[in-house]
Amino acid sequence: STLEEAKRIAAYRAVDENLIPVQHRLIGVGSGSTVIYVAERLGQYLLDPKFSILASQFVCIPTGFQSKELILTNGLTLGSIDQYPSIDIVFDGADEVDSDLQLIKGGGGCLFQEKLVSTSAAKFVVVADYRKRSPKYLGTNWVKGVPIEVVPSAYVRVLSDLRIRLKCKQAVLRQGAPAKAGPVVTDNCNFIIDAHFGEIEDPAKLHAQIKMLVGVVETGLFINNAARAYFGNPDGSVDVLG
Ligand code: DER
Repeated sequence: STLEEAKRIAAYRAVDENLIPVQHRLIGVGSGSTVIYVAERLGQYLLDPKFSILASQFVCIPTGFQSKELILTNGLTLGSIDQYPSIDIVFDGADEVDSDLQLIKGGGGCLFQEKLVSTSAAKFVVVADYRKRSPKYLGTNWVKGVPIEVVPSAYVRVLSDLRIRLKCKQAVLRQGAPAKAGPVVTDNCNFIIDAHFGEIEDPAKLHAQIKMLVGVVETGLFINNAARAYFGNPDGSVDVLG
């Protein structure tokens, strides 16, 4: 489909332009459907005689269960973030990207390990399709709210604090239905709350306010973290931000 093709060209371009020239070794692999093509491209370098020596040096760090599977099914070497606390580069998707390269992430429920890895990398490159670029503020195109990872025992308290203290319009515990009755449980055994704030004019301030709430593990607002973003377009072109 045009959408899948847009994801693929953005991912391939991001890997080709940011990985090979500088011979990075420790590579974070994000979560979601676009980063599938990043892992696919990395796997192609393994099979290419020109690059197989270099690519055999790659150690790929996952951002969750799905990410780990991507690394293994593409024949890449798996490492862990505790073995490699500082990595060279990470490729990950996003749910929305504003013009300052601030992000909403967490649509896939993997935001904690994604942020742990993205803030441990010297360079964070976003790969996305054209739907993810916001014209102005975060919260414009992505209307499913800011994903927040919370400790299960605190989810009622966090819902209340979001509504009362942060004047959140609507905050809901993310449900697993129809795949699973009851709430989504993350790879870290936590819950996700999606909090709707409408257009977010100051994402750094909102992130800090949410992060302070008791029971919050991490927010899906990635502030001053991404260095570059690649957006695949329906016509096969790729826009680059940053
Ligand atoms: O949860 C995330 O932040 C993931 O990166 C994900 O939302 C990316 O979305 P995609 O499936 O459109 O790549």
